[in-house]
Amino acid sequence: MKVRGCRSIVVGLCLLTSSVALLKAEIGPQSSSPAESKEYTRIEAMVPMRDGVKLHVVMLRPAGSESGGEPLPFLMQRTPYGTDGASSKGVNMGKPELAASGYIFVFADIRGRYESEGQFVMNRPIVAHTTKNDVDETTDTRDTIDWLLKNVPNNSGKVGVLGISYPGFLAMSAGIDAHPAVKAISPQAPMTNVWLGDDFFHNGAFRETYGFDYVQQLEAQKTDARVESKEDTYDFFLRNVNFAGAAAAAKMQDLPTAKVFLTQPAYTKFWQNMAVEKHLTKVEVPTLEVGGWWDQEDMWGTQAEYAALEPHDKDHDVFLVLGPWNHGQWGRPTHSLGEVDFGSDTGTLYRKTIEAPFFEKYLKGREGFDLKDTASFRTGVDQWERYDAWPPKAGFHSEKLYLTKDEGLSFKTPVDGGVASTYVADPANPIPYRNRPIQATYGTGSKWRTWLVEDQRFVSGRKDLANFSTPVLDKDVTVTGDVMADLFAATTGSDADWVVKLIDVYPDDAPAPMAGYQLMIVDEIFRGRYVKSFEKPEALTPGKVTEFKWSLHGADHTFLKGHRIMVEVQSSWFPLYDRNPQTFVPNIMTAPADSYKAATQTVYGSAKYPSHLEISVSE
Ligand code: PG9
Repeated sequence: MKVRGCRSIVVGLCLLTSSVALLKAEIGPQSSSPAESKEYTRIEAMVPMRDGVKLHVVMLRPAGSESGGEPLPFLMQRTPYGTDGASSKGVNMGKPELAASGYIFVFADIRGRYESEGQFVMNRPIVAHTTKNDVDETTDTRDTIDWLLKNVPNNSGKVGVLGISYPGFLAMSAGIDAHPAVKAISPQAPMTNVWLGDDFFHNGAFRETYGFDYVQQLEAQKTDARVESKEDTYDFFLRNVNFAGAAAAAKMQDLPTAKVFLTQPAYTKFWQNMAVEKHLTKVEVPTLEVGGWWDQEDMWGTQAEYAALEPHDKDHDVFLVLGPWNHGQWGRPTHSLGEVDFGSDTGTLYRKTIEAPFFEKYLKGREGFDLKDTASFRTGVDQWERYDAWPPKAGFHSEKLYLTKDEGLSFKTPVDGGVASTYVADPANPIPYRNRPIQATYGTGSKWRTWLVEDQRFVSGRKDLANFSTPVLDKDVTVTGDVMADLFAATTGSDADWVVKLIDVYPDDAPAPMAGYQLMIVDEIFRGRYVKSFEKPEALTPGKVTEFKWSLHGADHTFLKGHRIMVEVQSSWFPLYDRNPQTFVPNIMTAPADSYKAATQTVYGSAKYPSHLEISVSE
């Protein structure tokens, strides 16, 4: 299954085929040649941490700046993905505005990865620092900064930290118990909670393909090894029944995180200790958070980090940017995602007007950063909006969009009704989450990065799901803020997954390729066994109507006049999410083949059981 992938930041080669590549590409050539290019000198060092472990850093600074001219601030990115390829060309093309201004760029291999010593720990939890050897990413960041300030000539004593995804999580760590020299951080698509909503589980549903691929990529060796699959992964995971079977087939069951997947599928202390939200209890440094509406990996992280920090933001130092992007797409010029064109280069605009001025302000004291709080790209009408907070309150009110009988969708409270829809979900024939064949996550030809914008017509005609739709809209409807699903449903089984997708249905006469297109705006899964507690799963009572409520995440989208709003409910999203056997078993990772049973799922839409979406709409 596995082939060795690229080892360094040789962007433009195989790394551009993975999302990890995007992270590396952040410091590599992505945009066209900048008008003004500065020559950067490359320096490498091994930096001692408090416990004696040495971490590898690569620095790039404007040629000649070590011995003269204005002292420069550091701009650091820590990463598990390697630093070898950091180059003068890379910073000039990857971050043209920042490179032209002049920073001492620092790229650091984290503990146990690539050229750094020590032991790698996936999403290393923040620990209490009671002895000299208590280390985590916050201490490694502080120790690195201490060393940089003392050993790198002609620095200004100020440090900014940024990164996307895993490096975004590391940038977030730089703002916790921050070194006094840290003056600005930009955690972009960081994961904050890999069990509740980021990479590995969503509301308890296991992200089987992602966990399978990523853990092998990172934990099987010190450098990245890309996982490939010759077989459609839909067939591979179905054939192997459960994650234990798939892990055994790949001989990965003893990798540290795979072991935890296999033995601790619930929200145990292990996962709770990894969550970052509880450490975000004060704003220590100005923070710019960035995320995409269609982030296929860490959709939860950006919005959760902002939500945790915002109540403590007395000095207005926390900023949020949400745009029409997948995981990290803003790091390069970008007009579109999959088939969906947003009409302008939103990535470059963001980097020029927000990211670069943010660091210029906080690291160099320059004018030009004018974001008050939130910049949000409103899809549908394709325009940037600015708000005083996210979600914005003024100009919006909450509404309920009810799932009604005969598969209708309405803003009117149901007065009667009963069953809104019913379908049979069969784990022997799970619903694919994207068009087949489904390649390995970052494998050759993979459509992983665009699956969230795939036209849902490839599944919406299936009998094993329910569609609810408004009539054609006679005016625009703008939905801005968090969308909550509140589902009253029953199953004939004793466990069930519920997936709810809010979809914009384009008119049949829309210009190609959008004619009749079904574009997911927000979506999320909930694993039924966790309805009472994420820590202690319980069987569902067959036939009992149960209320399931969960967030589908934020949106800022206008459903245009002439479109329809659709809500799709289904009970599998395979193989991104492992199959729910629909019979309660203590551990789904090892569920026996005969526990996988078809079940009839009933979605209610009555006055007593009013299934609906909670949304915030513009006035
Ligand atoms: N989404 C990746 C990741 C981050 C953290 C944990 C696991 C995976 C990443 O792109 O870095």
